[in-house]
Amino acid sequence: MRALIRTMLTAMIVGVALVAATAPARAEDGYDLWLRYRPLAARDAADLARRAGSIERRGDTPTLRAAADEVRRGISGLSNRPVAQSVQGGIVLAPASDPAVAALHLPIAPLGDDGYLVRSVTLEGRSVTLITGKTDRAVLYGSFALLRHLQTGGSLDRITLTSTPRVKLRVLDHWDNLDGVVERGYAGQSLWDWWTLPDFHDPRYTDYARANASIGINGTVLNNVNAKADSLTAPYIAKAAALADVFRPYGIKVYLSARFSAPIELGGLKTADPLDPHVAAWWKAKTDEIYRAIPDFGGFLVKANSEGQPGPRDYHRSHADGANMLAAALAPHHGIVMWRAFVYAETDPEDRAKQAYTEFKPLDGTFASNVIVQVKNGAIDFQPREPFHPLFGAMPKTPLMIEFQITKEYLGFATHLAYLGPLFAETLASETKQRPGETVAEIVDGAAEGHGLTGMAGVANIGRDRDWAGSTFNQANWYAFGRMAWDPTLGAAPVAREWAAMTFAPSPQVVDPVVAMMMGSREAVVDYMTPLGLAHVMATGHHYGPSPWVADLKRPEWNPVYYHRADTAGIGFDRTVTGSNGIAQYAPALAHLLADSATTPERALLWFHHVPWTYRMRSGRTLWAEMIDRYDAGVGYVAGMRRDWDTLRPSIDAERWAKTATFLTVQEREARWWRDASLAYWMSVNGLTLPTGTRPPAHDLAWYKAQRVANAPGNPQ
Ligand code: GCV
Repeated sequence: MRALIRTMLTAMIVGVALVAATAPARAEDGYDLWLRYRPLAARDAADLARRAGSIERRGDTPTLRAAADEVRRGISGLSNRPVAQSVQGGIVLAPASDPAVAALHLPIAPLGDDGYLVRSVTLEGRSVTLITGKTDRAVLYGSFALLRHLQTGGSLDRITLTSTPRVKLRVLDHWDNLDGVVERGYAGQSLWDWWTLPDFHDPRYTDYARANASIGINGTVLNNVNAKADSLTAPYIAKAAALADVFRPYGIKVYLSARFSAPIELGGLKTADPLDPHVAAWWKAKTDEIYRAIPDFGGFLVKANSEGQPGPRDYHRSHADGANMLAAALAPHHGIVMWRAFVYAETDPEDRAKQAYTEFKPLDGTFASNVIVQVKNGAIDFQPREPFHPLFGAMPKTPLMIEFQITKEYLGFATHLAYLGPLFAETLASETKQRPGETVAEIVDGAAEGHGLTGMAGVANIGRDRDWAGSTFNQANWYAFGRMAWDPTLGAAPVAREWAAMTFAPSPQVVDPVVAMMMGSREAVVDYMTPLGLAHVMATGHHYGPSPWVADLKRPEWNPVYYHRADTAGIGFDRTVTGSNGIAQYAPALAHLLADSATTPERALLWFHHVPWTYRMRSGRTLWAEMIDRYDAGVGYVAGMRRDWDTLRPSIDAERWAKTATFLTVQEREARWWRDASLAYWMSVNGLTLPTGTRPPAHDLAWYKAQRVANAPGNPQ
């Protein structure tokens, strides 16, 4: 009997242990992002507790305190035990100027200001894990690097972690309006509660700063580039200053988008002409006022003479005249101007993809030294795929920063799963062919042209949604942007692995399938929305869903038909010498390849060439058959992600699993919508039929044309 009871008890204990081992983690809502610090497996947790029983901070600055607090929070969570601060810690946070650290003669100098070193050392006779660097900020970055290491399966045993950022300005651009609406935002209202600022400091502001510091972001532009002058008034400067106070310990500077006509709107001047001394004086006084409130203010971001925004061209002055005038006001404070090159005009019949280059290339070398020109990754507008912008490599005397869109304006908003790491990596790895082997990354990090002022900007996808970004997988895009801004050569897959391990669990059973889903997800969106180099075929205004048929908008380049140029003979935008000759804006060696459809990468075929529907692809299929194949591949990939996610259900906490599962169902339905609507339209143009066995569109073209998406988020009214 006793033996039976013992056997039953053993079975129960084993059963409980098995359930515990396989049961999903406790409910989570995504708020903690990748900084979850959930307990490691028991043995690892015990090992961590033994090696990192207490934390020692040498120095008492806000940044060191923030770093030590984070390490304590992280180690307590991971080791599942409280961790104290003590005078003799197993983990020591100390800048390299600390005498005991200096005595170790560690290789700190090559790390620069922000680079960190985390290393097992003997410090004053004790074996410790030292987190150090030249500045407190470097110690903060090292602290997050250590926590990342531990969250992704690393231990403290003989540890050496070191890294230096390759890019100086690692900035989020918030397209947040002062009324709380986020332009192209799909994660709720703006995080900034302008109404309760400057008094109330929502704890989320601190968590926002922690998250950004953890991935190396060191700047935030608080307001939309479609700027209101109000953001430069005294009350809003005070609000921005309150945010700057919260962000400062985390090494994050605040920037503002400046409305170029503010001297008229706020200053009562008759002009905003950048060469008018009264205008320059107004900006100087305004800039001085900002610096009195925010001594480490980063500077201005400016969208000028673009989509209705005012700018120097209104006064027949150049973009350099405008930028340099602001730069002069900022220079005494060491502030900078990020001047956007996203310009195109409805009055200009030139190919839209050529206009920014035409405008900016002649200005190379004329910008002040504290101006950096901000160039979108592609020449149109954050499409699911664009070839790299021809300005990269074409303005060697001017620092250029790259602008990516993290928010998914053109990639299915918050609901579609599209990991953007491959998009960032693909652009950064593109060879400009201006100089042998030169990549866009080397322009961005300054290696190619020797600029000290370097930068990468990402249009934020953050809002007041509980999970910050509208979905768990959108958090990966914020994460990837920061990590790749720190080091553009990191690669999309390693970054996805880090993120998946930290966001879900560090086991290969979770990380492998999650990363596999992520890595093909952006290509899938390209396939079901804009295969083979198509672009800008989305619906008007809100940009959600397919509308390749739209031809009646006021500005020619707002119409999808302008971009795809489909007719009975073929499809695609001819940017060769027989068309707009946009290819001539690239280096001759690249232009030479792009001149011929046979040597153009097929993924960009219809971006550069107008080809017959019967054009023979490398697969041997006709273009038409290949397009159908791509659309089907895109839809199929989403169906596959949905199935893969189903199998992950036992390993993922219920709330985050269910939201993603629902979104994948939405995505699969909408991928079909994109495919079917596009095919229905192309068939109406080319008169072709579908190959045998191809699934016909679910509805006729009239049905797709009649679909309306009401009240889509993020759309400026
Ligand atoms: C902030 C696209 C978007 C606009 C955005 C603009 C820009 O046109 O649709 O919402 O405006 O890009 O980057 O300035």
